[in-house]
Amino acid sequence: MTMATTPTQARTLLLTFFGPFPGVPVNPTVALAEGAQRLLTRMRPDLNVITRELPVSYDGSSTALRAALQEVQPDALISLGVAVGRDVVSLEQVTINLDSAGIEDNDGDQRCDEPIAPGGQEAYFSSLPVRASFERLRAAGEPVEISYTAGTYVCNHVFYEGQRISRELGLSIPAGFVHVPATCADGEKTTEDTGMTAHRDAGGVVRDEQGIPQLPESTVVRIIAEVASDTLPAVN
Ligand code: PCA
Repeated sequence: MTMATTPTQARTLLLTFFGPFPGVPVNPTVALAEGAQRLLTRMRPDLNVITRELPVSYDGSSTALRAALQEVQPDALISLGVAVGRDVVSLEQVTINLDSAGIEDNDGDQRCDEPIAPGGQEAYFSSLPVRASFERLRAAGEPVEISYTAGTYVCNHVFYEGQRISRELGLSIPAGFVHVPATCADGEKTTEDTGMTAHRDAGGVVRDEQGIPQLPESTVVRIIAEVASDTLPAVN
């Protein structure tokens, strides 16, 4: 029997993203996850980045996330979602045990003040190095913030379930959530309609006149890759 003899053990990052949902016909996290995976391949060849789409569904996302965690057995989990109306990348600090939104999920499920896990822990803090990444990225002039609400829609649900299910599976891994603003192609900030609607429950900020703020896709890709790199620092 031959043992693997790689000098440094490759570690695996599971990076999840979402597709469209009511008010968001094109979810920027599809391209961002792919972009971050590509950038990390160059930046951190010691990391193995696996991307997975999760359905924008309370129940469906839990099932898909559990399956992905079981299959991939990652060393870290970072989930991405869009919060239309925010103007910087939000490193989410806390998730609460609550599903409650004015919009339906993609399965037509509308929830009002329902626990994600009945009898479960009321909240979890992110186990990503939120403060350290925030300080470092802010000092480098990147558009980032620490956020203390991931909303009460499917993003918060996935953030909560990442914490709960990883523990249940005995995976003691850093796990957390990053909310991104609407994005634009580099150098092409548009003032026209992005076709997106901000939902407060989905972490969105509803503005009346100014339109929807956007960040260049490459900026957001870079921030996601840096957070991933801080989460799984290189070991020699
Ligand atoms: N944003 C939603 C769900 C999917 C997504 O990308 C949210 O913030 O809850």
